Parts: sequence; structure tokens; C-alpha cells
Amino acid sequence: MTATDDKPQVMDANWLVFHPNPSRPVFTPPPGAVDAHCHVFGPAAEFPYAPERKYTPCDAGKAKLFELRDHLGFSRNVIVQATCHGKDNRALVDALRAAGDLARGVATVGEDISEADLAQMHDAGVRGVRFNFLRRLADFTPHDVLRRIADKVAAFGWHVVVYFEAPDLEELQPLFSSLPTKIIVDHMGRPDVALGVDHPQFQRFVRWMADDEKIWSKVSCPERLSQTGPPYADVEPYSRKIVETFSDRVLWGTDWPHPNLKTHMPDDGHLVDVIPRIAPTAALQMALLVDNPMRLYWAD
Ligand code: 0GY
Repeated sequence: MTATDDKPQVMDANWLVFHPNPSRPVFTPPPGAVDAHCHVFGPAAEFPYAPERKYTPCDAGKAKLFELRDHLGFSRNVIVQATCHGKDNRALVDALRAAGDLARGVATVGEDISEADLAQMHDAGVRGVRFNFLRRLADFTPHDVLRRIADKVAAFGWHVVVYFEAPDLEELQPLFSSLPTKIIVDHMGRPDVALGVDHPQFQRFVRWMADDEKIWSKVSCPERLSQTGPPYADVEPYSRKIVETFSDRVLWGTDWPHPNLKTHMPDDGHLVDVIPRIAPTAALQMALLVDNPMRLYWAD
């Protein structure tokens, strides 16, 4: 145990460690496939966790992430800043620099961020900023602050990634739709899969995507949304609906190393094997795994 800030860097006792030996998937991703939602955590001795964090993860550094990428048959990563690192993007930027052209990133910043800092992050591969609206993870960014940050990053051609729970969409939707950038929604806005795809809650999300072409969705994290567990069949109708309806605005990611899971840690190989069930044709798989993420993250 090391102490590098005001809290000891111990893992939360009830937080599961990522799968030590994931299986090789049966599904072979198309060449150039992108894992568009994953994280790097620490190592804490080099990149301490944020004092304001709501959980302490286990260290999950860049070497392990790149090993997993190769093992699963993927070519590239989009590394997303998680709340446990707060607005300190050093671990993210370090991983991006190490990956070269094989990774892009999504950072978390405050409104005091300078143009020079944004330019440096852009040079490292950052192409978006993330705002978290889960009460258990972060304090909400006030709307006016979020808007000022979105205006700043729009000048760099970046987009905004948002993570919220389905019941909060009604309140947040006008703000998100009024921002000047593309909006990428994490994990389909976390629908309650007990309600069914025809429930007004999920239909609101589908209608929003239909009405506003700048809204994209990650069809990730069946392991977080499922109530029945592996192979996460109860989440499939939701993901497939989004993939088939909005095939040019969807992304897929592992969410490795799966922060905050307390009862079930997925085998990443099994998560990859969900893909052909939610994107049943080669054309949909190509859009989801290659064309869409390349257009969004590697256009320049
Ligand atoms: C995810 C999900 C979670 C955590 C975070 O930033 C984060 O800490 O996003 C979660 O706990 O649901 O996408 O990593």
C-alpha cells in the first residue's frame, strides 16, 4: 500500500478486479476494429487517483490495456477518462502518447482549461470531453459551466461524451441538444431493461436519436445493464434496436477494466461475442467497429 495523496491508494474492498485471463472470442472483429470505450487506471504510484473520487479502482495501466486489445483481435482503443482520475488527465495522455496512432482519448476538464492545454491534449490524441451525471460517481457540472466548456472544445472539433441514467434524460435532453458539438451517450443512457424496449423511457431515447442527428450512442456495458447475467440476453433487444436504427451513429467498447462492478466481473472475450448478436450483419459490424469510430476519432 502506498499513500500518494490524502487518501491511501487501496482498492475498495467490494470492487472486483478485472478478469485475469479473458477467453479468446469466437467472433473475429473486422480488421481495424476499435474498442471505443475503455479506461486506464494509474498505476497510482505514478498517476495518483483524484482526492474527490467516489471509488478507488485497482491499478489497470496501459500495458494491460494494449495486451487485451491484441488478445481480443482489436486494432485501436478510445480511452475514456473515468471519475476516479477526476480532471487529472495525465494517465490518459501518457497512454495515448505510448499508443501513438492506435489510440484516441476523451478527457475531463474544468472551465479554467487553457487553449494551450487543449492544444497539447489534441496533439496527444484527445478528441472529446466527458461529463458524468451519475450521482454515485460525480457532482453534476452546472449547465452554464458545461456549455462554456463545450464552446471551448468545439473550436478544436471535439465532441461531448455524456453518462447519465435513463430517468434523467428528460431533464438533460434540452441542454445536450443545445450544445454545439456531437453528443456521444455512454451505454445507451442506461435503460432499465426490466421495462422493455417499448416502454416510454427507452422510446424517449430512441426518439431523441431520431430527432437529433448529432446524438450518437455507445452500445456498451451489457454486463452493467443486465438483470439476468451472462450472456446478457435481456440487454440485446435494446442494443440491436439502436444499432439497426442508427447504424452510422453507434460505437462499441469493452469498458475494461470495468470499474465499480461488485457482483459479476465479465470475461472480455464473452463481451466481444455479444457483438454479432446486436450487429447481425457484416455491414453493421463494419459500421459499429471500424467506420463509425474512425470517422469520429481518426478524421484528422
Ligand atoms: C464506466 C462506468 C462507470 C464508471 C465511470 O467515470 C467513471 O468512473 O464511468 C460506472 O460506475 O458505471 O463507463 O466506466
